[in-house]
Amino acid sequence: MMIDTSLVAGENETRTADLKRDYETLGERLDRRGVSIDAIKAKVAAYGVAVPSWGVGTGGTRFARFPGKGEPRHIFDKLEDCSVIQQLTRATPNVSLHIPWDKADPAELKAKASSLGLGFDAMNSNTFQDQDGQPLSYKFGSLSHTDAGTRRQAVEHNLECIEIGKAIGSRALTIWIGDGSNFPGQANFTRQFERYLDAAKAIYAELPDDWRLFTEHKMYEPAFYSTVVQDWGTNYMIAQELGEKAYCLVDLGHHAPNANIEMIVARLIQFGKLGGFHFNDSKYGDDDLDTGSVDPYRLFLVFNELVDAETRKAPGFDPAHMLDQSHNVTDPIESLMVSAMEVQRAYAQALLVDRSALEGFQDTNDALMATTTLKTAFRTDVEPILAMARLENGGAIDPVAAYRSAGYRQKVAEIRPEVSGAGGGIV
Ligand code: LRH
Ligand code: MN
Ligand code: MN
Repeated sequence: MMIDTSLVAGENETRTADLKRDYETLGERLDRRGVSIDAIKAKVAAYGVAVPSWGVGTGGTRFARFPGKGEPRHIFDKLEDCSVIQQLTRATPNVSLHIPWDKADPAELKAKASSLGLGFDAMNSNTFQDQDGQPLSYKFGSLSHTDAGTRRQAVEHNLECIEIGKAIGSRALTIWIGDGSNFPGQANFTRQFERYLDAAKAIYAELPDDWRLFTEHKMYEPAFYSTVVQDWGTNYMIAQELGEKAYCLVDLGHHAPNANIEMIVARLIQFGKLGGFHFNDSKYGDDDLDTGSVDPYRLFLVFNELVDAETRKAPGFDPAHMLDQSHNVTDPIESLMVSAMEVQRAYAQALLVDRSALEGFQDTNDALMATTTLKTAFRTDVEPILAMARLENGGAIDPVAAYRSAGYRQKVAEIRPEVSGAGGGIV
Protein backbone atom coordinates (compact mmCIF):
# COMPACT_ATOMS: atom_id res chain seq x y z
CA MET A 1 0.00 0.00 0.00
CA MET A 2 1.41 3.37 -0.99
CA ILE A 3 -0.48 5.23 1.76
CA ASP A 4 -0.09 4.23 5.38
CA THR A 5 -3.17 2.17 6.21
CA SER A 6 -3.28 3.38 9.81
CA LEU A 7 -3.52 6.95 8.52
CA VAL A 8 -6.51 5.97 6.37
CA ALA A 9 -8.09 4.18 9.32
CA GLY A 10 -7.58 7.26 11.50
CA GLU A 11 -9.14 9.51 8.85
CA ASN A 12 -12.08 7.12 8.55
CA GLU A 13 -12.62 6.96 12.29
CA THR A 14 -13.38 10.68 12.45
CA ARG A 15 -16.10 10.27 9.81
CA THR A 16 -17.62 6.85 10.49
CA ALA A 17 -20.34 7.85 12.97
CA ASP A 18 -21.72 10.56 10.66
CA LEU A 19 -21.56 8.23 7.68
CA LYS A 20 -23.53 5.53 9.51
CA ARG A 21 -26.27 8.01 10.38
CA ASP A 22 -26.40 9.34 6.80
CA TYR A 23 -26.49 5.81 5.41
CA GLU A 24 -29.36 4.83 7.70
CA THR A 25 -31.37 7.94 6.85
CA LEU A 26 -30.90 7.39 3.13
CA GLY A 27 -31.73 3.70 3.63
CA GLU A 28 -35.09 4.64 5.17
CA ARG A 29 -35.89 7.04 2.36
CA LEU A 30 -35.03 4.46 -0.29
CA ASP A 31 -37.04 1.83 1.59
CA ARG A 32 -40.11 4.00 1.10
CA ARG A 33 -39.38 3.87 -2.63
CA GLY A 34 -39.09 0.08 -2.45
CA VAL A 35 -35.32 0.15 -2.99
CA SER A 36 -32.84 -1.79 -0.87
CA ILE A 37 -29.85 0.44 -0.13
CA ASP A 38 -27.65 -2.58 0.53
CA ALA A 39 -28.39 -3.98 -2.92
CA ILE A 40 -27.33 -0.69 -4.53
CA LYS A 41 -24.24 -0.56 -2.35
CA ALA A 42 -23.25 -4.10 -3.38
CA LYS A 43 -23.42 -3.12 -7.06
CA VAL A 44 -21.46 0.07 -6.50
CA ALA A 45 -18.85 -1.84 -4.48
CA ALA A 46 -18.37 -4.28 -7.36
CA TYR A 47 -18.03 -1.51 -9.93
CA GLY A 48 -14.68 -0.45 -11.38
CA VAL A 49 -13.47 2.10 -13.90
CA ALA A 50 -9.94 1.90 -15.33
CA VAL A 51 -7.45 4.71 -14.90
CA PRO A 52 -5.52 5.92 -17.96
CA SER A 53 -1.78 5.73 -17.27
CA TRP A 54 -1.36 9.01 -19.14
CA GLY A 55 -3.81 10.71 -16.79
CA VAL A 56 -1.55 10.66 -13.73
CA GLY A 57 0.89 13.13 -15.23
CA THR A 58 -0.09 16.74 -15.90
CA GLY A 59 -1.42 16.65 -19.44
CA GLY A 60 -0.99 20.16 -20.73
CA THR A 61 -2.39 21.60 -23.91
CA ARG A 62 -0.79 22.11 -27.27
CA PHE A 63 0.36 25.50 -25.99
CA ALA A 64 2.12 24.56 -22.78
CA ARG A 65 2.48 22.13 -19.98
CA PHE A 66 2.74 23.27 -16.38
CA PRO A 67 3.89 20.18 -14.51
CA GLY A 68 3.39 19.91 -10.79
CA LYS A 69 5.85 18.64 -8.24
CA GLY A 70 6.50 14.91 -7.98
CA GLU A 71 5.35 14.09 -11.52
CA PRO A 72 5.72 10.39 -12.38
CA ARG A 73 8.95 9.80 -14.31
CA HIS A 74 7.95 6.58 -16.03
CA ILE A 75 5.31 3.88 -16.07
CA PHE A 76 6.44 2.40 -12.77
CA ASP A 77 5.88 5.71 -10.99
CA LYS A 78 2.59 6.01 -12.85
CA LEU A 79 1.50 2.61 -11.58
CA GLU A 80 2.29 3.68 -8.02
CA ASP A 81 0.13 6.78 -8.46
CA CYS A 82 -2.65 4.63 -9.93
CA SER A 83 -2.46 2.36 -6.91
CA VAL A 84 -3.01 5.34 -4.60
CA ILE A 85 -6.22 6.09 -6.50
CA GLN A 86 -7.32 2.49 -6.11
CA GLN A 87 -6.27 2.25 -2.45
CA LEU A 88 -8.37 5.23 -1.44
CA THR A 89 -11.37 4.94 -3.79
CA ARG A 90 -11.56 1.16 -4.36
CA ALA A 91 -13.10 2.05 -7.68
CA THR A 92 -10.12 1.74 -10.04
CA PRO A 93 -8.64 -1.77 -9.98
CA ASN A 94 -7.21 -1.57 -13.53
CA VAL A 95 -4.92 0.65 -15.55
CA SER A 96 -5.10 1.26 -19.28
CA LEU A 97 -1.65 1.56 -20.88
CA HIS A 98 -0.56 3.65 -23.85
CA ILE A 99 2.26 2.30 -26.02
CA PRO A 100 5.01 3.43 -26.54
CA TRP A 101 4.55 5.96 -23.73
CA ASP A 102 4.44 3.10 -21.22
CA LYS A 103 6.75 0.69 -22.98
CA ALA A 104 8.76 -1.46 -20.56
CA ASP A 105 9.62 -5.10 -20.01
CA PRO A 106 6.18 -6.82 -19.80
CA ALA A 107 7.35 -9.12 -17.01
CA GLU A 108 8.35 -6.09 -14.96
CA LEU A 109 5.09 -4.32 -15.76
CA LYS A 110 3.11 -7.33 -14.63
CA ALA A 111 5.16 -7.82 -11.48
CA LYS A 112 4.89 -4.18 -10.48
CA ALA A 113 1.14 -4.08 -11.11
CA SER A 114 0.51 -7.29 -9.16
CA SER A 115 2.63 -6.07 -6.27
CA LEU A 116 0.35 -3.02 -6.16
CA GLY A 117 -2.81 -5.09 -6.58
CA LEU A 118 -3.56 -3.64 -10.01
CA GLY A 119 -4.58 -5.27 -13.29
CA PHE A 120 -4.61 -3.97 -16.86
CA ASP A 121 -7.51 -2.90 -19.03
CA ALA A 122 -7.36 -2.15 -22.77
CA MET A 123 -4.03 -1.41 -24.46
CA ASN A 124 -3.88 1.83 -26.45
CA SER A 125 -1.74 2.15 -29.56
CA ASN A 126 -0.20 5.40 -30.68
CA THR A 127 0.22 6.15 -34.37
CA PHE A 128 -0.68 9.80 -33.99
CA GLN A 129 2.87 10.86 -33.12
CA ASP A 130 6.30 10.09 -34.48
CA GLN A 131 8.68 8.42 -32.05
CA ASP A 132 12.45 8.84 -31.95
CA GLY A 133 14.11 6.64 -34.52
CA GLN A 134 10.87 5.72 -36.27
CA PRO A 135 11.64 5.04 -39.95
CA LEU A 136 8.44 6.45 -41.51
CA SER A 137 6.49 9.53 -40.43
CA TYR A 138 2.79 9.73 -39.52
CA LYS A 139 2.61 13.37 -40.58
CA PHE A 140 0.16 12.44 -43.33
CA GLY A 141 -1.55 9.57 -41.58
CA SER A 142 -0.94 6.09 -40.25
CA LEU A 143 -3.39 3.24 -40.88
CA SER A 144 -4.88 5.18 -43.80
CA HIS A 145 -1.62 6.62 -45.15
CA THR A 146 -1.19 6.67 -48.92
CA ASP A 147 2.12 4.83 -48.53
CA ALA A 148 1.84 1.07 -47.97
CA GLY A 149 5.05 0.95 -45.94
CA THR A 150 3.75 3.52 -43.47
CA ARG A 151 0.47 1.65 -43.13
CA ARG A 152 2.42 -1.55 -42.50
CA GLN A 153 4.50 0.18 -39.83
CA ALA A 154 1.30 1.33 -38.10
CA VAL A 155 -0.16 -2.18 -38.29
CA GLU A 156 3.05 -3.66 -36.83
CA HIS A 157 2.88 -1.19 -33.95
CA ASN A 158 -0.65 -2.33 -33.13
CA LEU A 159 0.45 -5.96 -33.27
CA GLU A 160 3.23 -5.13 -30.84
CA CYS A 161 0.63 -3.61 -28.50
CA ILE A 162 -1.30 -6.88 -28.63
CA GLU A 163 1.89 -8.83 -27.81
CA ILE A 164 2.65 -6.65 -24.80
CA GLY A 165 -1.00 -6.83 -23.75
CA LYS A 166 -0.99 -10.63 -23.95
CA ALA A 167 2.03 -10.76 -21.67
CA ILE A 168 0.47 -8.55 -19.00
CA GLY A 169 -3.07 -9.92 -19.01
CA SER A 170 -4.91 -7.30 -21.07
CA ARG A 171 -7.70 -8.50 -23.34
CA ALA A 172 -8.47 -5.54 -25.55
CA LEU A 173 -6.80 -3.12 -27.92
CA THR A 174 -8.09 0.41 -28.45
CA ILE A 175 -7.18 2.10 -31.71
CA TRP A 176 -7.53 5.81 -32.10
CA ILE A 177 -5.88 7.45 -35.10
CA GLY A 178 -5.46 11.12 -35.90
CA ASP A 179 -5.66 10.45 -39.65
CA GLY A 180 -7.70 12.78 -41.81
CA SER A 181 -7.05 15.89 -43.82
CA ASN A 182 -6.64 19.61 -43.28
CA PHE A 183 -7.83 20.88 -46.65
CA PRO A 184 -10.75 20.07 -48.92
CA GLY A 185 -9.38 17.94 -51.73
CA GLN A 186 -6.30 16.85 -49.78
CA ALA A 187 -7.57 13.29 -49.43
CA ASN A 188 -10.03 11.12 -51.27
CA PHE A 189 -12.53 10.20 -48.55
CA THR A 190 -13.37 6.81 -50.01
CA ARG A 191 -9.88 5.63 -50.86
CA GLN A 192 -8.60 6.83 -47.49
CA PHE A 193 -11.26 4.87 -45.63
CA GLU A 194 -10.61 1.79 -47.79
CA ARG A 195 -6.95 1.93 -46.81
CA TYR A 196 -7.92 2.28 -43.16
CA LEU A 197 -10.23 -0.72 -43.34
CA ASP A 198 -7.57 -2.88 -44.99
CA ALA A 199 -5.06 -1.99 -42.31
CA ALA A 200 -7.57 -2.48 -39.49
CA LYS A 201 -8.43 -5.90 -40.94
CA ALA A 202 -4.74 -6.85 -40.84
CA ILE A 203 -4.70 -6.02 -37.11
CA TYR A 204 -8.00 -7.77 -36.46
CA ALA A 205 -6.67 -10.92 -38.16
CA GLU A 206 -4.00 -11.19 -35.45
CA LEU A 207 -6.33 -10.50 -32.53
CA PRO A 208 -6.41 -13.41 -30.04
CA ASP A 209 -9.77 -15.17 -29.80
CA ASP A 210 -10.51 -13.92 -26.31
CA TRP A 211 -9.63 -10.30 -27.16
CA ARG A 212 -11.78 -7.42 -28.30
CA LEU A 213 -10.80 -4.64 -30.65
CA PHE A 214 -12.14 -1.18 -29.82
CA THR A 215 -12.04 1.57 -32.39
CA GLU A 216 -12.49 5.07 -31.07
CA HIS A 217 -14.10 7.79 -33.13
CA LYS A 218 -13.43 11.50 -32.76
CA MET A 219 -15.02 14.31 -34.70
CA TYR A 220 -11.89 16.34 -35.43
CA GLU A 221 -8.39 17.17 -34.19
CA PRO A 222 -5.59 16.90 -35.12
CA ALA A 223 -7.02 16.79 -38.65
CA PHE A 224 -9.27 19.83 -38.89
CA TYR A 225 -11.03 19.46 -42.20
CA SER A 226 -11.91 15.77 -42.18
CA THR A 227 -11.19 12.83 -39.92
CA VAL A 228 -11.23 9.22 -41.09
CA VAL A 229 -13.01 7.77 -38.05
CA GLN A 230 -15.04 10.86 -37.29
CA ASP A 231 -18.27 9.63 -35.76
CA TRP A 232 -20.18 6.67 -34.43
CA GLY A 233 -21.65 5.92 -37.87
CA THR A 234 -18.23 5.33 -39.39
CA ASN A 235 -17.18 3.56 -36.23
CA TYR A 236 -20.14 1.21 -36.46
CA MET A 237 -19.28 0.45 -40.10
CA ILE A 238 -15.75 -0.45 -39.03
CA ALA A 239 -16.98 -2.79 -36.31
CA GLN A 240 -19.38 -4.40 -38.78
CA GLU A 241 -16.69 -4.80 -41.43
CA LEU A 242 -14.14 -6.30 -39.08
CA GLY A 243 -16.24 -8.89 -37.30
CA GLU A 244 -17.66 -10.03 -34.02
CA LYS A 245 -14.64 -9.15 -31.88
CA ALA A 246 -14.73 -5.53 -33.07
CA TYR A 247 -16.62 -2.90 -31.09
CA CYS A 248 -16.99 0.86 -30.90
CA LEU A 249 -15.44 2.88 -28.12
CA VAL A 250 -17.22 6.06 -27.09
CA ASP A 251 -15.05 8.84 -25.70
CA LEU A 252 -17.52 11.35 -24.27
CA GLY A 253 -15.42 14.30 -25.49
CA HIS A 254 -15.30 13.22 -29.12
CA HIS A 255 -18.63 14.56 -30.34
CA ALA A 256 -20.08 17.83 -31.51
CA PRO A 257 -21.26 19.99 -28.61
CA ASN A 258 -24.83 19.03 -27.65
CA ALA A 259 -24.69 15.68 -29.48
CA ASN A 260 -27.08 13.22 -27.87
CA ILE A 261 -24.40 10.83 -26.63
CA GLU A 262 -26.77 8.75 -24.52
CA MET A 263 -28.73 7.97 -27.66
CA ILE A 264 -25.57 6.96 -29.52
CA VAL A 265 -24.86 4.65 -26.60
CA ALA A 266 -28.35 3.17 -26.83
CA ARG A 267 -27.99 2.54 -30.56
CA LEU A 268 -24.64 0.81 -30.16
CA ILE A 269 -26.05 -1.35 -27.38
CA GLN A 270 -29.08 -2.27 -29.48
CA PHE A 271 -26.86 -3.52 -32.27
CA GLY A 272 -24.35 -5.24 -29.97
CA LYS A 273 -21.42 -3.01 -30.80
CA LEU A 274 -20.78 -0.93 -27.69
CA GLY A 275 -17.22 -1.81 -26.69
CA GLY A 276 -16.45 0.69 -24.01
CA PHE A 277 -15.99 4.23 -22.82
CA HIS A 278 -13.45 6.88 -22.27
CA PHE A 279 -15.17 8.97 -19.62
CA ASN A 280 -14.40 12.65 -19.31
CA ASP A 281 -16.33 15.91 -19.61
CA SER A 282 -16.21 18.83 -21.99
CA LYS A 283 -17.66 22.21 -22.71
CA TYR A 284 -16.47 22.87 -26.24
CA GLY A 285 -14.61 19.96 -27.78
CA ASP A 286 -12.22 17.22 -26.68
CA ASP A 287 -11.52 19.18 -23.51
CA ASP A 288 -10.64 16.10 -21.43
CA LEU A 289 -12.09 17.73 -18.32
CA ASP A 290 -12.83 15.75 -15.19
CA THR A 291 -15.76 13.38 -15.59
CA GLY A 292 -19.01 14.87 -14.35
CA SER A 293 -17.43 18.29 -13.73
CA VAL A 294 -19.45 20.15 -16.37
CA ASP A 295 -22.55 18.11 -17.08
CA PRO A 296 -23.22 15.42 -14.48
CA TYR A 297 -26.75 14.99 -15.81
CA ARG A 298 -25.43 13.87 -19.18
CA LEU A 299 -23.21 11.33 -17.46
CA PHE A 300 -26.25 10.10 -15.55
CA LEU A 301 -28.23 9.80 -18.79
CA VAL A 302 -25.47 7.67 -20.30
CA PHE A 303 -25.55 5.44 -17.22
CA ASN A 304 -29.31 5.31 -17.45
CA GLU A 305 -28.86 3.57 -20.81
CA LEU A 306 -26.21 1.26 -19.38
CA VAL A 307 -28.36 0.23 -16.44
CA ASP A 308 -31.32 -0.24 -18.76
CA ALA A 309 -29.22 -2.67 -20.82
CA GLU A 310 -27.85 -4.37 -17.70
CA THR A 311 -31.35 -4.79 -16.27
CA ARG A 312 -32.82 -6.36 -19.39
CA LYS A 313 -29.62 -8.38 -19.93
CA ALA A 314 -28.97 -7.08 -23.42
CA PRO A 315 -27.11 -9.78 -25.36
CA GLY A 316 -23.32 -9.35 -25.49
CA PHE A 317 -23.47 -6.25 -23.31
CA ASP A 318 -20.15 -5.90 -21.49
CA PRO A 319 -18.59 -2.49 -22.09
CA ALA A 320 -15.16 -1.55 -20.76
CA HIS A 321 -15.20 1.48 -18.51
CA MET A 322 -12.16 3.72 -18.64
CA LEU A 323 -11.35 7.33 -17.85
CA ASP A 324 -9.54 9.50 -20.38
CA GLN A 325 -8.69 12.90 -18.97
CA SER A 326 -5.98 15.51 -19.05
CA HIS A 327 -5.31 17.47 -15.88
CA ASN A 328 -3.84 20.92 -16.17
CA VAL A 329 -4.70 22.79 -12.98
CA THR A 330 -5.26 20.05 -10.40
CA ASP A 331 -3.24 17.29 -8.84
CA PRO A 332 -3.96 14.43 -11.31
CA ILE A 333 -4.39 11.90 -8.51
CA GLU A 334 -7.08 14.03 -6.89
CA SER A 335 -8.84 14.60 -10.21
CA LEU A 336 -8.82 10.91 -11.05
CA MET A 337 -10.14 9.94 -7.61
CA VAL A 338 -12.97 12.45 -7.84
CA SER A 339 -13.72 11.40 -11.44
CA ALA A 340 -13.86 7.71 -10.58
CA MET A 341 -16.33 8.55 -7.81
CA GLU A 342 -18.39 10.66 -10.22
CA VAL A 343 -18.69 7.68 -12.53
CA GLN A 344 -19.75 5.51 -9.59
CA ARG A 345 -22.22 8.18 -8.55
CA ALA A 346 -23.84 8.23 -11.98
CA TYR A 347 -24.07 4.44 -11.84
CA ALA A 348 -25.69 4.49 -8.38
CA GLN A 349 -28.17 7.19 -9.44
CA ALA A 350 -29.07 5.24 -12.57
CA LEU A 351 -29.67 2.15 -10.44
CA LEU A 352 -32.26 4.16 -8.52
CA VAL A 353 -34.43 4.83 -11.57
CA ASP A 354 -37.83 3.21 -11.10
CA ARG A 355 -37.72 1.35 -14.40
CA SER A 356 -41.18 -0.16 -14.35
CA ALA A 357 -42.74 3.22 -13.56
CA LEU A 358 -40.66 4.78 -16.32
CA GLU A 359 -41.82 2.19 -18.82
CA GLY A 360 -45.43 2.82 -17.83
CA PHE A 361 -45.06 6.57 -18.34
CA GLN A 362 -43.38 5.98 -21.68
CA ASP A 363 -46.15 3.65 -22.84
CA THR A 364 -48.87 6.13 -21.88
CA ASN A 365 -46.93 9.08 -23.34
CA ASP A 366 -46.73 10.83 -19.98
CA ALA A 367 -43.64 12.85 -20.83
CA LEU A 368 -43.69 14.90 -17.66
CA MET A 369 -43.80 11.94 -15.29
CA ALA A 370 -41.28 10.00 -17.37
CA THR A 371 -38.72 12.75 -17.13
CA THR A 372 -39.55 13.34 -13.46
CA THR A 373 -38.79 9.66 -12.82
CA LEU A 374 -35.28 10.21 -14.13
CA LYS A 375 -34.88 13.44 -12.19
CA THR A 376 -35.99 11.80 -8.94
CA ALA A 377 -33.16 9.30 -9.26
CA PHE A 378 -30.64 11.91 -10.36
CA ARG A 379 -31.49 14.26 -7.49
CA THR A 380 -30.92 11.58 -4.85
CA ASP A 381 -27.71 12.24 -2.94
CA VAL A 382 -26.09 8.81 -3.09
CA GLU A 383 -22.84 9.88 -1.42
CA PRO A 384 -23.49 7.75 1.72
CA ILE A 385 -23.79 4.66 -0.51
CA LEU A 386 -20.50 5.39 -2.27
CA ALA A 387 -18.70 6.24 0.97
CA MET A 388 -19.99 3.14 2.75
CA ALA A 389 -18.93 0.93 -0.19
CA ARG A 390 -15.46 2.48 -0.02
CA LEU A 391 -15.21 2.05 3.74
CA GLU A 392 -16.29 -1.59 3.65
CA ASN A 393 -13.87 -2.29 0.79
CA GLY A 394 -10.96 -0.87 2.78
CA GLY A 395 -10.86 2.55 1.11
CA ALA A 396 -11.28 6.06 2.47
CA ILE A 397 -14.58 7.71 3.34
CA ASP A 398 -13.12 10.95 2.00
CA PRO A 399 -10.31 9.99 -0.42
CA VAL A 400 -9.14 13.55 -1.15
CA ALA A 401 -8.89 14.41 2.54
CA ALA A 402 -6.98 11.19 3.27
CA TYR A 403 -4.67 11.78 0.30
CA ARG A 404 -3.90 15.32 1.42
CA SER A 405 -3.28 14.39 5.02
CA ALA A 406 -0.94 11.58 3.88
CA GLY A 407 1.19 14.16 2.07
CA TYR A 408 1.81 11.68 -0.77
CA ARG A 409 2.66 14.30 -3.38
CA GLN A 410 5.21 16.02 -1.15
CA LYS A 411 6.79 12.66 -0.37
CA VAL A 412 7.18 11.59 -3.98
CA ALA A 413 8.41 15.08 -4.91
CA GLU A 414 11.45 14.38 -2.75
CA ILE A 415 12.45 11.38 -4.83
CA ARG A 416 11.11 12.38 -8.23
CA PRO A 417 13.14 15.22 -9.77
CA GLU A 418 11.25 18.20 -11.13
CA VAL A 419 10.53 17.98 -14.86
CA SER A 420 10.62 20.78 -17.36
CA GLY A 421 7.35 22.33 -18.49
CA ALA A 422 8.47 22.98 -22.03
CA GLY A 423 6.42 21.80 -24.96
CA GLY A 424 2.80 20.96 -25.51
CA GLY A 425 0.98 18.11 -23.90
CA ILE A 426 -0.82 15.03 -25.01
CA VAL A 427 -3.98 14.96 -27.05
C1 LRH B 1 -7.65 11.08 -28.52
C2 LRH B 1 -7.73 10.28 -27.26
C3 LRH B 1 -7.43 8.82 -27.52
C4 LRH B 1 -5.95 8.78 -27.20
C5 LRH B 1 -5.92 9.64 -25.94
C6 LRH B 1 -4.59 10.06 -25.45
O1 LRH B 1 -8.12 12.38 -28.34
O2 LRH B 1 -8.98 10.45 -26.65
O3 LRH B 1 -8.14 8.00 -26.63
O4 LRH B 1 -5.46 7.50 -27.02
O5 LRH B 1 -6.74 10.73 -26.32
MN1 MN C 1 -10.01 8.80 -25.69
MN1 MN D 1 -9.62 12.51 -26.78
